[in-house]
Amino acid sequence: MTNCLFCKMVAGDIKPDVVYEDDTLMAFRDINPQAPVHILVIPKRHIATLNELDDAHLGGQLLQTAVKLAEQEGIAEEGYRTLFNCNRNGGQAVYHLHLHLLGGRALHWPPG
Ligand code: D5M
Repeated sequence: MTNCLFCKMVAGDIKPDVVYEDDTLMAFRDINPQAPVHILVIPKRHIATLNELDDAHLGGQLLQTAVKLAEQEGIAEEGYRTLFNCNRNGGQAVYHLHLHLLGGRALHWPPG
């Protein structure tokens, strides 16, 4: 998608701080981190929201990559959070599917 921020990252037009990449996925540090570790894991293919995710294998890949990154970042044992914001009430700002991986501090619950 030409007008999508994360598609521009996949295309190499915008260069985020990439921590992982393969043929299907890309993961990079959030520009506005809400915790000491805040990474976004995205599919390279444009999928606007979680509602449009029709590929269970891809969903699994996103989650497994988050777990691997949590281990790599040294937050797996203490704990972390993964989440998808979906649409307006979910607080989604960028309409290209992304999994947030947050950790490195005690996270509050419930969220605001
Ligand atoms: O989260 C969208 C997230 O995308 C938000 O946490 C900021 C992040 N973001 C926005 N622009 C960039 C760039 N250029 N690099 C890295 N991270 C970025 P949402 O779930 O849609 O609210």
